[in-house]
Amino acid sequence: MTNKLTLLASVVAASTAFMATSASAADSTLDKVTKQGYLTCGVSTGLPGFSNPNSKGEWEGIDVEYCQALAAAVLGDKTKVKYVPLTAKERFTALQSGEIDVLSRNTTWTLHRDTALGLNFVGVNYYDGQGFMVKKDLGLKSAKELDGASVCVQSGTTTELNLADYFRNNGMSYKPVVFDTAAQTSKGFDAGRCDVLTTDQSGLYALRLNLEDPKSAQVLPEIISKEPLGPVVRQGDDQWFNIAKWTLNAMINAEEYGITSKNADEMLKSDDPNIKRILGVDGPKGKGLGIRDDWGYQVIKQVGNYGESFERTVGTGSPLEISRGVNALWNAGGFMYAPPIR
Ligand SMILES: N[C@@H](CCC(=O)N[C@@H](CS)C(=O)NCC(=O)O)C(=O)O
Repeated sequence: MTNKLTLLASVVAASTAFMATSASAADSTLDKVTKQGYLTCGVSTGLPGFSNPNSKGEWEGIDVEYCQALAAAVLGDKTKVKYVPLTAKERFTALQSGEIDVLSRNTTWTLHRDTALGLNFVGVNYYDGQGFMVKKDLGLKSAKELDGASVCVQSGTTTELNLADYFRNNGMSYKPVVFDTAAQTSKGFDAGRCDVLTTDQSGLYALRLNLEDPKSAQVLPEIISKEPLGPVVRQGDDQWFNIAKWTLNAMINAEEYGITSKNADEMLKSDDPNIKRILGVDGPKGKGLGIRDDWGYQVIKQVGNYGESFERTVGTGSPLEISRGVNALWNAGGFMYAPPIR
């Protein structure tokens, strides 16, 4: 009986996955978005700096700005975005089923997600790594001192998996205290449900802001994983995948060539062939992507280049005050490198 049930469950799961793939191959996301006049962007339920509603209920953050850039590229209007808040557990199903057109929600690029889940990672908009936060009064200096600790962690994340690996590799035990949202996880930590909270390091800085007394918590020095975060689309729609990829590439290239939201109009008159191509004055323009010729100009004029977006949302111009670090451009000591627009 159990075997039959398991078999049935896997047949249902396999056919659902098949239906999701074949449906998306048939309908072009670009057509759908153009007809609707807006795109649907999956975000988190609230994580400062990445995707978070402000006091007016407007979504803000580096992942939100990516969706605005995609809307500017495709529709010429960065405001044409419908945001769908998703927990970590809900996010991939929402994308597979077509409920959202793009997932832009501090999501780590992994082999499993990029293949078995039927998804395509667009690129990396934030290089992160997992860390630990503890109450200062515990007097800890290193994560290696955490043997036997209770750990607040969010379900459906790479965080949960890395946590298990790290403690096992270091011969330590721990007690997981699992929550479904970032708000619940940080509240659990605040209320003393656990000794330590673990998530992507950027998330630690974000969640620390929401603690009753942010100064009572400290981030430990260890980074235990690689968490390349980026937007995700469905497999089976190469055109949409390309548009999503080149929107991010345009933002990174614009920073490299000094094009900003403020000087974009002036830059239209530049003699530099690189700048001309990024802004669609010259070069392949929108032809290969199947969108407007001025898509790059719209992205940069309306949203800005990668550096502007970073500073405003998670960087020194934001409450998180994260330095560029490895997220600096390749020619400034970081990893951010976009293929050329030509
Ligand atoms: N990058 C990791 C973790 C992503 C994640 O969901 N982190 C939590 C903790 S910071 C979060 O963003 N929560 C926001 C929410 O629940 O909506 C992953 O892709 O699995």
